[in-house]
Amino acid sequence: MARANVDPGKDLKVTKSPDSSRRLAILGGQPAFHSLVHVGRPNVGDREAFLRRVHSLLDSRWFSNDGPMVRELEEGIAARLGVRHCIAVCNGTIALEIAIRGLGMEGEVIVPSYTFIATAHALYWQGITPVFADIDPHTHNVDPVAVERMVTPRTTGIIGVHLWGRSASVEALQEGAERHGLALAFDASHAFGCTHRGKPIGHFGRCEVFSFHATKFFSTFEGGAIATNDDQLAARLRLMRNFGFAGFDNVIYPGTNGKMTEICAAMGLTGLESMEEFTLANRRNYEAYRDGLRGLGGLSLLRYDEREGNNFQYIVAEIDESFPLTRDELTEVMHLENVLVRKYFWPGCHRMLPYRDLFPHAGLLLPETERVAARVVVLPTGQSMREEDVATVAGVIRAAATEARRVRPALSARVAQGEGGPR
Ligand code: T4K
Repeated sequence: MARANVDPGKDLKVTKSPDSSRRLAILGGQPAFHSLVHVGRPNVGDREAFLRRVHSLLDSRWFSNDGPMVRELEEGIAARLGVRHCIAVCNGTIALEIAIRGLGMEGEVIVPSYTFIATAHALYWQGITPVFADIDPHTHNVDPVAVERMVTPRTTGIIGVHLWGRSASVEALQEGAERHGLALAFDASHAFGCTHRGKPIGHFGRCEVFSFHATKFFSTFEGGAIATNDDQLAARLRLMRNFGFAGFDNVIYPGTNGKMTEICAAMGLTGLESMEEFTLANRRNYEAYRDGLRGLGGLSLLRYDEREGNNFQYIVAEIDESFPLTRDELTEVMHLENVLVRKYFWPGCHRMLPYRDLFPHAGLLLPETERVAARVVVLPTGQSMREEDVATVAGVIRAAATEARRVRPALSARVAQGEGGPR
């Protein structure tokens, strides 16, 4: 079955095929959507407000290097989170690298393997060995007991990840870090706008790192930030972000170029004004998925704790053995419907290079990571998805389960013709 002929750049709004009670594409029908439906389609705030800011920065001829919009964004984020410092950075990965260096991490640092590769790479890139600890299969977050097992005399730090925006076991990690004298930081890339025990994420560990990449709930095109309540650390991070400059011709610290540009800050300032709108759209979609997939055996949707602040950015479905198709089969069926569901964060960092070569047996210590990574599929949400689009996606998943007996041979036939496998 050939994929519909679409231009990925043109699908700003999801467009549904006219015949919604049609056959599945894998069984010869038309794809459910004419255009590609992505996980991670960016949210866009008030265009006019953004464009006004763009005109203003063009007029001012101040494009980068700690400009007024970056400062305003930092103040806006710090106020929203209630933290003493927000340091805006050009992306989440460089923000992680700067934070890691600013905290003096070296040797070995314990991280989950079930995360985006940047968490591990930010360490490895600086000559630090990421040591992978297993996750709690219920929360998908790193298990503090597993972290404890990985501590060696070379360990200098722990980086927890608030995966899917749901907070890691902050207190247990903090307690372990203090007992072993380790620096604790959090990769909060998914967790802007989320809380832990009612307190905004941004307050925990020595510092927390956000990603504002286009695919994130709140975006600055590319971007990120470090939040901290530690004055000295903040001063060091600011220096490191700008080559260590402390004034004209005066370098007082080793540094890199991690500066956020003014146009990125303009997008961020505009997005800050629309955060509630973004959350509402995500929440509406999350509820629509829950309704649309309720009672479907073998599929469970990851829940957000209603007592906490959530951005609902990740619609995470777990496919277990009782679902009539495997996770990979379902993924292929969905891709043929032009719904580009994602297998985040399969297969786990430990199974990617260079870590696969460095630790060929790491999987033995990461059984829950391997199990969860093989079961998860992330579904599209965000402003560009309407409630009816969510209903269509859920309907396709239900149809795939109902038609599994016919779907399986059709998938095998694709493999035989050399067409098989999701994108
Ligand atoms: N730590 C964690 C836990 C993270 O999740 C991330 C990033 C980081 C650290 C690092 O932060 P950054 O340095 O990126 O700020 C995407 C994002 O690129 C990445 O930022 C994100 N995590 C990760 C979860 O998702 P890929 O490899 O899946 O990207 P890609 O190109 O496949 O895009 C995802 C989907 O989004 C595609 O179907 C297309 C769609 N898309 C993408 C862009 C850029 C759009 O519709 N519009 C767009 O502008 O990593």
